[in-house]
Amino acid sequence: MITVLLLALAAAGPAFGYEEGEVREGGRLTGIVKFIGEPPKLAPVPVKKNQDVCGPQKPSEALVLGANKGVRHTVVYLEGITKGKKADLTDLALDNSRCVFVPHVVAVMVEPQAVIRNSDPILHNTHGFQDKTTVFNLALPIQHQTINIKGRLKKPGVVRVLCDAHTHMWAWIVVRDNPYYAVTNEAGRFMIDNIPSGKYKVVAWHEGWRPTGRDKDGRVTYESPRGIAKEVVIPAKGEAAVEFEIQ
Ligand SMILES: [Cu+2]
Repeated sequence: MITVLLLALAAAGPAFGYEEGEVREGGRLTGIVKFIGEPPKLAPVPVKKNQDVCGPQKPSEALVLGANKGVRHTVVYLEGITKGKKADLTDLALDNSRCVFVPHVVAVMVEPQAVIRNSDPILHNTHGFQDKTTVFNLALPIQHQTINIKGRLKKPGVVRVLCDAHTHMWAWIVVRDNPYYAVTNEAGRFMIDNIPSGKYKVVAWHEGWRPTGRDKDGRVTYESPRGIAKEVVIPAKGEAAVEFEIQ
């Protein structure tokens, strides 16, 4: 009976008990996320409100490809690391800037000390959902206003972010329980450093880009996000490379 209870406790947590410390002879993971096949032409997203400030439409950011079809905005992360490098502190989670979220995809450590900002002279209302539950709902009526989201992102996972004022706006916050993550750049490349040597599962998360229609509010919708998992071996003081394909 006691054994069963202990096993149950061990399975339940401590879920996010990441321990920061010095990494001796850490290794590095680099790589690229590539789009396979003919790149789609995604329709621009119509702006329905504040067109005087925002313009009539915005390019869809559901799939952003760079040179050689590298896929931007993909979060690459390592799983199962409970001890390692210090987390990079993100001050700014998302900026409402020129009527889009910047960045479009961000990754943070759980319980970030970060703010949502409005850089525009119009009202934005930044609304985050995790597992369909609201984790923050922030009215930002004032230009240059910031609101801290400390304590709002309590568990790892994916937060879908919408603007309640503008149906053309969306973004993603990927919340991780360890600091071994990166978001791919314009060329689809990423680098994660200072990794304790060993074998890990590495996941590339992308929001999904195939259009599926409109929701009840008239927002353009796309297929569900997907994660592609691989195994990597990080050598001490060395480097491993990995390539992901999205199609
Ligand atoms: Cu908005």
